[in-house]
Amino acid sequence: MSEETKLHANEGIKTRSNYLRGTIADGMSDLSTGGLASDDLQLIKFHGFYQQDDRDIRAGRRKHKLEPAYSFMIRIRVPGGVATSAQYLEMDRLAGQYGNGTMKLTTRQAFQFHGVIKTNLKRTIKEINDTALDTIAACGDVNRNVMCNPNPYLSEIHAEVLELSKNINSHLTPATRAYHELWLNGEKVITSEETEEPIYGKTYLPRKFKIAIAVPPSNDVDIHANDLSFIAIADENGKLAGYNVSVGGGMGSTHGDDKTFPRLADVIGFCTPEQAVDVAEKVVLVQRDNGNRVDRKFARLKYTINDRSVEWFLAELNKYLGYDLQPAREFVFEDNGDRFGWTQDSRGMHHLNLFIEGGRVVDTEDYKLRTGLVEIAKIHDGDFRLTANQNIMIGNISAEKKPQIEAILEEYKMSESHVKSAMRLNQIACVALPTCGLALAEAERYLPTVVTDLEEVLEENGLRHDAVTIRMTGCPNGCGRPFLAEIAFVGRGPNKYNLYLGGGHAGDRLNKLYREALPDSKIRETLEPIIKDWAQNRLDGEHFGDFVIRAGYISATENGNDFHKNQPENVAEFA
Ligand code: SRM
Ligand code: SF4
Repeated sequence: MSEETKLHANEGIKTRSNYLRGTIADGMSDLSTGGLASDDLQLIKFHGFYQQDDRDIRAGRRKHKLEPAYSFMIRIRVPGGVATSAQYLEMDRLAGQYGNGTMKLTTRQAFQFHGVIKTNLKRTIKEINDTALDTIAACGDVNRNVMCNPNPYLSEIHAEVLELSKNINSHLTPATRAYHELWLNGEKVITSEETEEPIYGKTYLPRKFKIAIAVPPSNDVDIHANDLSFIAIADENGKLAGYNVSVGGGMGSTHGDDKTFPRLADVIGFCTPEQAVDVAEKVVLVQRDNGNRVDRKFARLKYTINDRSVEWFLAELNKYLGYDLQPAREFVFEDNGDRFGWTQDSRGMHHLNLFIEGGRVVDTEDYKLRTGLVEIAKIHDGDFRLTANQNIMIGNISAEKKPQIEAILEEYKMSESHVKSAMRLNQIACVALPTCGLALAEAERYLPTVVTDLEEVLEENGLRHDAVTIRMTGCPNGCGRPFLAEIAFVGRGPNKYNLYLGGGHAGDRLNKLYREALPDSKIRETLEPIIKDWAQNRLDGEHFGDFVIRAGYISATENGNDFHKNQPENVAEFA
């Protein structure tokens, strides 16, 4: 077998695609189907959208021999999660006009529309670009939306980390003209590999690549789930000294395949603010040249590093850089949640972090969240900041504007949005059913019910205000970063979840499987005695994730390789 034939099929698709063009243009003009050709389905991800079908009605359409109800999910990149009010209003309009009338605020500070049909795709992408946001590289084997902390305690650092996230974002955006040609009526120009993709080359990266910037003590961007992170380090005057660099984090795994695992990132050194973009580029290049292009299951940077070693990676990176990273500096993370409610920064500006359950912006009968946010955007001259926990912050509100915004919050019953149990405020649920083609079970539509059940237990035990991170995903790909939560449910099949316990409260320790394929009807009775025990026997301030380890319910996961080891003996009780 030649080297070429051993490569994963997607490598061939990328190579033949002429820098992400493929036959997308032809497919778009074929109105005999609502979908696109199968090779192009891999390429459209680089343009920021996925073909999906409504799984709630899939079986019915199959029975009537109808094509699946194809539509497209579009992901909009928002570097650092910061959008202007004008951009927010446009996102809302487009979600209503071309999407299903809701927006999903994602775990990577992006907007997502669901339900856009093929004939509306081009105009939707064009109109997104008219707002100075875009969709290119929102998905695909390239660097994705760069995250950063939306509301650091050291507020003057925010401008700098936001700037860095924008700079890295644009530096690592694919250079191909295909996006402009296909969606923005760009003219075809003859180009060479050097001008088409100077960083990526024609086969791009082996797999997706993710970057985040954290500002301690908050780890809200969950650096341990990212391929590369920059951890802002302040000097003794609170000014930015530079960044610790961490690499090799990731969540995705496959049920029943112990060779796959989530992995915590390793902190490998420190760089100056001026070096950060160069470091990002060179980390990407080391992965481009060494990542696994044969088996996509093992193609993320976490496996490249795990298969060789952290020391190997650092030495290689230093070679690509032409200088050495400095030794890492001290830092402490306290939590990975959001700071809800009003905060005021050192310049006197106000910020309001609102809780958005499941990240879904929607109007319901008794809660007109979507309309309320639009009314705020109409008068707000600051910004809207999406958080990595699927919430939204109304940022940079002046003292003069605050009363007007408070009046709108009152009118739309939003002022109390974050007056909830600390568990509810620390939840994340991925999209899952009905749109995600990979979901094995519900997540966004079901986690609120589980939390309501557990809130009763917390209330009875005086724990309403004790934060516990709780996350649910419809499958082990890990889009809600479940393996970093103190309690996590990962879809195993309809109404069945693997239950994981013992993640670090700051997202700094992986959890471990406690019960396999637990029926949803058993969730409360499984967790209730453990929560009671925590209430009665915890040490002062001890977090749930630490307690379950000390009390012997689960052993600690020290690194990705022991994620599958030392599970409780009765882990498979329900499997
Ligand atoms: Fe994800 C695939 C949704 C964050 C790991 N993810 C998908 C797809 C596109 C399903 C598919 O491939 O057909 C989901 C679309 C569902 C839908 O209907 O919208 C999807 N992922 C999401 C979002 C929207 C979840 C959410 O509810 O917020 C998040 C969008 C982020 C963004 O704006 O870019 C999202 N996905 C994540 C994260 C969390 C993060 O990055 O912080 C992870 C885990 C971190 C990581 O990458 O290791 C994640 N998604 C995956 C994976 C597994 C990757 C792996 O290395 O194994 C897949 C499947 C794949 O790539 O093959 C996946
Ligand atoms: Fe879909 Fe699985 Fe990601 Fe949830 S975790 S959005 S079910 S791929």
